[in-house]
Amino acid sequence: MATNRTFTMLKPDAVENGHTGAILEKINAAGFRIVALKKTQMTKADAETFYAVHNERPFFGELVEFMTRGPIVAAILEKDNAVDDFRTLIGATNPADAAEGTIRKLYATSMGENAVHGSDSDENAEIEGNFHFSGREQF
Ligand code: RTP
Ligand code: MG
Repeated sequence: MATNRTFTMLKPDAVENGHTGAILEKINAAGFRIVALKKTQMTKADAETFYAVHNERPFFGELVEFMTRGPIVAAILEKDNAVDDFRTLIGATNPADAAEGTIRKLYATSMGENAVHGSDSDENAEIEGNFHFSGREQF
């Protein structure tokens, strides 16, 4: 398996609820290396661009509102099989369907406010990481 990268955001619900440290510890324990890390807040334009793929979906307005309401923690992570292994670690989109021990099972509150983002492909991981971090911020 090749070493590759994924991109994550600890979403506003997780940060507001004080779960930043616990989630970063789970990510570390699962063997991901931190390539880039910061606390930031997305503007409406940022969220509309980041989630442009969902702009026709009924939940788009709610998603943009949620993702901009407070700070997030953004990170680029590296590991063998990073994209798929990270999505396994976070669990299903809806925490009610997420496996025991996954980050969403432990920390998400609802389908919309589900604590954490994980890229869905190597290509999107690169696009999303570069959206949040310059080349000089990636090590
Ligand atoms: P993510 O992109 O955040 O890692 O989540 P995902 O792949 O598991 O889910 P995706 O289909 O890409 O949806 C992106 C985010 O939109 C919100 N959502 N709300 N209310 C709803 O029906 C609904 N469906 C999706 C969630 O915050 C989801 O993570
Ligand atoms: Mg997604």
